[in-house]
Amino acid sequence: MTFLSGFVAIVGPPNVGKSTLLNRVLGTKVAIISPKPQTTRNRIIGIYHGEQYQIVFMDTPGIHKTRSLLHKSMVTSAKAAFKEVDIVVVMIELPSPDPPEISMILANLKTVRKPAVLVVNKIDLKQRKSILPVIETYKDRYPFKTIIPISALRGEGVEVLLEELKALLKPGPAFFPPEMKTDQPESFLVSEIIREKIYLLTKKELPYACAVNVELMEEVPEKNFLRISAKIHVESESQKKILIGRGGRMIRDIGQAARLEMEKIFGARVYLDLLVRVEKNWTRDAKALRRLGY
Ligand SMILES: Nc1nc2c(ncn2[C@@H]2O[C@H](COP(=O)(O)OP(=O)(O)OP(=O)(O)O)[C@@H](O)[C@H]2O)c(=O)[nH]1
Ligand SMILES: [Mg+2]
Repeated sequence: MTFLSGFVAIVGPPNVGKSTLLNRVLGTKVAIISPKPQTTRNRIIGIYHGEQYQIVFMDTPGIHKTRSLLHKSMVTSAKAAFKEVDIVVVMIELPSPDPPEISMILANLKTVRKPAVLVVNKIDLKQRKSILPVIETYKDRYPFKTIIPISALRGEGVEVLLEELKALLKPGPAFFPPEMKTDQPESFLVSEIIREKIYLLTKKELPYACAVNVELMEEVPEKNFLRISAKIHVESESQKKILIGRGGRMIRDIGQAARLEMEKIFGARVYLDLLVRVEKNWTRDAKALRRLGY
């Protein structure tokens, strides 16, 4: 049997469940998730190892109208994914199946003319009968290979999606060894977990003003102990005050939630040190963005 492989981008508007799907497919967390839009900021690779095939998924930031330079960099990296992959998975969500961003997304798809699959996510939130009209509308908008309703949260339809993607793969090598699920360093996941807890615990604009940088990650093997220290960059003194919270409560809660998750992932005790630093208007400063990994 010939080995099959290919690169698949997961693209779509913000908050539709792209990262949830990637984690569900891999059975492990490589991308962070939150109920707030614009959670994912970088492209994230996740490798699925099938029987005689390999799919390299690329989770991307949600495509949206941009405000700051940070958003511009996010959308640029999402749009670049169209060109770099073999197959495009366009994801929308059943509760709002015709988002304003979709025309921009389909326009990008039309310029690359690649095989694409439309995934309608969050079918657990609406009645079954609302799926059919959505499929009907999208049929005429792009020659999708297939349209698949799923619930990334519950796992429904995910097997079907994998089978459909497998059918679109071409003969090719295994790009990554079998034990590898992502190409990101552990320090990236650590910084993302901290960012996720900020998204979950803080309000309004604050999560969007935060960037996390892991400065130290050190194992103390004889004690099965991991020492991590990270800096959270915010844009202003007032944001710093809110992030630290009264008596340091907010930053403690963020640190605690992040630490508990890291301990589960690494199977070791974690000592996590968080520092908040003001980096004036970093979301609008090209140099600062690069320094912070965007
Ligand atoms: N009910 C339901 N919720 C879902 C499903 N998939 C994802 N969600 C929720 O939708 C929200 C957004 O999920 P994400 O995976 O972060 O979405 P995303 O598309 O990666 O978002 P961005 O990175 O911001 O573009 C989270 O609260 C998820 O729990 C689903 O199948 N059903
Ligand atoms: Mg995401």
